[in-house]
Amino acid sequence: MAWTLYGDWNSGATILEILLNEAGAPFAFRQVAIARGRQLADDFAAINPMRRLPVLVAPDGTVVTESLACILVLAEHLPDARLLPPPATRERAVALRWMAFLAGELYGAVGRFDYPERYTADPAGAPAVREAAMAETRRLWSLLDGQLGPGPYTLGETFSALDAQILVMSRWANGPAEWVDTHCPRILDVVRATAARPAAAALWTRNYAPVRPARPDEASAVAALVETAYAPWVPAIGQRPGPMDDDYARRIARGEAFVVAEASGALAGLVVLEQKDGAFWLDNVAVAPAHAGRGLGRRLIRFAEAEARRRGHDAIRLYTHQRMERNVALYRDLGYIETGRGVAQGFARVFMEKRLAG
Ligand SMILES: N[C@@H](CCC(=O)N[C@@H](CS)C(=O)NCC(=O)O)C(=O)O
Repeated sequence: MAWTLYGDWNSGATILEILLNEAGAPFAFRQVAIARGRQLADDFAAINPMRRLPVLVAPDGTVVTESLACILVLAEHLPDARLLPPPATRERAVALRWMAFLAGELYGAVGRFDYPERYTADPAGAPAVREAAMAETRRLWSLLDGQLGPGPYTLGETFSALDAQILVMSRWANGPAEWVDTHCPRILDVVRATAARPAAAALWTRNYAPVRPARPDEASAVAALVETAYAPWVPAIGQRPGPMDDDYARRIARGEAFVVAEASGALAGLVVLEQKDGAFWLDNVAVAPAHAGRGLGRRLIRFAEAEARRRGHDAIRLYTHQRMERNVALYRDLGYIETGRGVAQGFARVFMEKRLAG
């Protein structure tokens, strides 16, 4: 029997994914989509009455909640992975101290930032709760940064579960990552060293690697990524989807192609954005098969929406093929409304739009 992990992409469960990978322990990941409030549903409350992630189920069926408990249980069950220093050592005490600090103090501030309305009886007070939570996360990261000895890991030369916790928690929006990276040099060392570990590399790429403009020398890599990402659709729609025959050198030259790359440089994802007829279009999202189904596509779509807002648009448009029903369902789920259907340039298209809040 393997481990089961209930979580969402870029949630506290990501810490446990890294640790399970470190140990080479097989596990089943069950996504509980926070964006859709799935953690609040009654069927999930039957698993964790706190209605929060992560939840770890041990091979013997024992249910563990609370991220710190999950980390400790993994460290005990998977001793060969040396996720923590040996018991009764100075290093172990240091690791436990800061792991409890992050799971208690920092996670608490994250909850107040993400859900300020839960922490005030006055609805008008929510923004102030949020602002105070942001200030508190920054104070906590600075404090921890000032306490760490020489790196690259938190405990020096040796990786520990604390590093995985720091990597993941320092990337959360209320960190925010950019603030931590510019104010907390030791935290940044830990993040860099941990992200480079094979156990974390793919998760790093999917959840956190920057979305950046594609470079001119990446045109053929972009075309190859699109080819592999869209190939499974060819039999379903009976023709090559439009993006498979786009001119990516031209897209890149026009600044319309953005990518996420692995540390090796291999492309993991692509989003093509276009301003035309006074509107902002999400032209194409492609994810490499090795990274598919783990939240990268949604992250690229969120990037497109943020980019539309940044460029002063209050809506974003797209079209997809009518037979790409899974994509239509995904866009609906993300708040896109169907605005029409029709045949254009030989493709049976569904047109969709999402209004963007200011
Ligand atoms: N004390 C808990 C906090 C868990 C927590 O807040 N998890 C977040 C995800 S990273 C969550 O489930 N948020 C959704 C919610 O609170 O509704 C732990 O350490 O595991």
